[in-house]
Amino acid sequence: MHIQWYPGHMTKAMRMMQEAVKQVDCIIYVLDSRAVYSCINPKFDELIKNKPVLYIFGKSDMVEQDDIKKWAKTFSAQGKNFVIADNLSGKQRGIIIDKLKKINAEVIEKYAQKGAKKSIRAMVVGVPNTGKSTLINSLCLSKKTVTGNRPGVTRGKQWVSLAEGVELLDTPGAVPPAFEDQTRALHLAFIGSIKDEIVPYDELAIEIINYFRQNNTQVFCGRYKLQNIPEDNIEAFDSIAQNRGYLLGKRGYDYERTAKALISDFRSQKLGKIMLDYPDDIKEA
Ligand SMILES: Nc1nc2c(ncn2[C@@H]2O[C@H](COP(=O)(O)OP(=O)(O)OP(=O)(O)O)[C@@H](O)[C@H]2O)c(=O)[nH]1
Ligand SMILES: [Mg+2]
Repeated sequence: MHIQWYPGHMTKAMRMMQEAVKQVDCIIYVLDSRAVYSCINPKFDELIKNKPVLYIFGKSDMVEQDDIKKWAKTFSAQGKNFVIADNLSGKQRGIIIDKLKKINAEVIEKYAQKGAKKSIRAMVVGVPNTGKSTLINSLCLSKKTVTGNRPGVTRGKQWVSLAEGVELLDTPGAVPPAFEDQTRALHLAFIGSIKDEIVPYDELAIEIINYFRQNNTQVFCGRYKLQNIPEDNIEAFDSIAQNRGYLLGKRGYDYERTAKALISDFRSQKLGKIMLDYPDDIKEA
């Protein structure tokens, strides 16, 4: 399977961000804690290179805290600013606003010396479905942006103001124009950052089975009451379908339903709190 997805709206979105970045003081770069490395888009890195950046390890409630701390350690060692957050709860609101002020301290101070108060403008970027709009809503304490559990919900730019003198720009999610490293593309597909229609669900389900052959095998076997994961994918599908009762009468097993259940079980954490990328996976370009 080769994953390639770069629809026209992303080209447009990147162009819009290239313009908008000139008007902002800093960047909030939202990463999904389940696939931090895969969420790094080199196109964003080019875009943001002259601005202070605050990374958000979003959806941190979906991974084990000890796992995400490994990324925190790596980012700390690289001198990067970050907050481990779950965008939905908004518990880290205060910390995020404080960090935004910290990374912009120089410009705030410059204005203060002239007796003026500087409003901080931040552009929020990230691959699709990482929780950018959800984060903005939790920071502004109201549902000002539209959110949804599929990629491509935000299509235009939208400014939102916080009482604390912070303005946030919501942007559409974008992936790199091409994936040289297909493992990263696959991880984005696992977490729902690639449009489902792009990756055939049966192939994605097989990749999920392959993943669990190598990792967290016991949780997988526990969920589907298997002794082990059969080496043969058809046999694996049959066993899972049998266990879940996804049958088509005399016509055998319902593979479509089985594949969709595997994807949905992965995304809804019925197969555990899985972190797909580890700092050791990073390959230098
Ligand atoms: N568990 C959990 N779910 C989250 C979190 N943040 C966002 N979500 C969910 O993730 C889905 C995507 O959220 P959005 O805020 O629409 O994501 P986005 O990055 O704006 O997506 P695009 O606009 O499509 O690029 C929604 O179903 C949110 O409820 C989080 O921290 N934890
Ligand atoms: Mg959005």
